Amino acid sequence: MIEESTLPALAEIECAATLEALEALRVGTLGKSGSITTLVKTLGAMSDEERRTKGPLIHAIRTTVADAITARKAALEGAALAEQLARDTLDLTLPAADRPRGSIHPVSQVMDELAEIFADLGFAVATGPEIEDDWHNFTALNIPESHPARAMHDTFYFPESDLAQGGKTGPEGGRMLLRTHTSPVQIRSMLEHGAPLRIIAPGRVYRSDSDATHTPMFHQVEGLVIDKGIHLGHLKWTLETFLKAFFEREDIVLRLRPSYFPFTEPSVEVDVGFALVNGKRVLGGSGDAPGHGWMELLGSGMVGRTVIAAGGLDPDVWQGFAFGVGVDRLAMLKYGMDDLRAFFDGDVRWLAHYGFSPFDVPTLSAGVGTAA
Ligand code: 2NL
Repeated sequence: MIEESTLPALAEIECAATLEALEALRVGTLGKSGSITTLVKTLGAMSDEERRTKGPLIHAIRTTVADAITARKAALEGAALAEQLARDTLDLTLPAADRPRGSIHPVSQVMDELAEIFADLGFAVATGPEIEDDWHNFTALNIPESHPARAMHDTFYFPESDLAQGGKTGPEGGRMLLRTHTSPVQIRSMLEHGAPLRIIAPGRVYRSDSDATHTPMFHQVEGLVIDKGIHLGHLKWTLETFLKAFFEREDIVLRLRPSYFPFTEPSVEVDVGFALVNGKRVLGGSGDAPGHGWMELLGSGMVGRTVIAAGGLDPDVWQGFAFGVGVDRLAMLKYGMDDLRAFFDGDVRWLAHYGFSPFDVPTLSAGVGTAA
């Protein structure tokens, strides 16, 4: 009985041609109603005597068949793998699939450059809310309610109805607005950290204005230094050092002109000399040279006494200078874009052209103080 049921199965297992055929044989022998399983089940009906003699034999048969199936399965799988390896070829010279890669927006790049340059000069980066209250954006900066500069700023105010609902009121009860400059960040920094203080405040600012050179949202960086004995010489040296590092040219020449801002006294407009090269303005050299001109670039001045006081400091003890400049404008001048609106279109072709590799930051050729 044993030979009849197992030997043919063993022979079949050993020459099974495919994994499917082998699986059919496994089901036929070791499966739920397979021949070997049936044989094992006969043990239950046997007398103790008979089981003692036949039991070991039946279990040996089951082990033999199970081992044969395992061995044959390994052999068939090995053969299949060997055949696949012989058939498949792997071309290691094929170029890898190109994965689209994003780029750093020129505004982000320039902000990083500014942070790096001013870090070398001991400035920290300060940030603050884009939704501001009237007091931090205007009043603290010596621009009271009736001041004409408020109209100049083309401010986006939140609706009066929001005031009535009690949800959009500043600490001083003023209207809420989208900040028109990053100056409120500096007021907040003075109030929070006191003096001495050296910060830049880069970020988004908002003015209701839109044409080829104005967008309702743009980027500004302001700088503020508060210390004892600060004077215009510090202002001029700082801006000159910054502009030389930013434009990566030692021949940047500044011209300071008297001006007016409500928050500084005296106020100084800073022009940079440029040359016309193939009809394009290239910064460098005195604007008074033949074929040259002056370009208005920054606004700055000594921080007004009332503004220092609004920052919680005693103007008899602390002096300071401040400046403001458009980041988008700096980016256009350094990297040669001519339409501001393209900055905010989100066109990936523009970004691929003007954007920066995330692996190239920082890209400045030299830090502050490095001789040309
Ligand atoms: C411009 C002019 C300027 C400031 C910004 C400032 C900030 C504080 C105190 C005093 Cl907290 N001043 N900022 C000063 C002068 C000019 O920006 O034309 N920006 C594009």
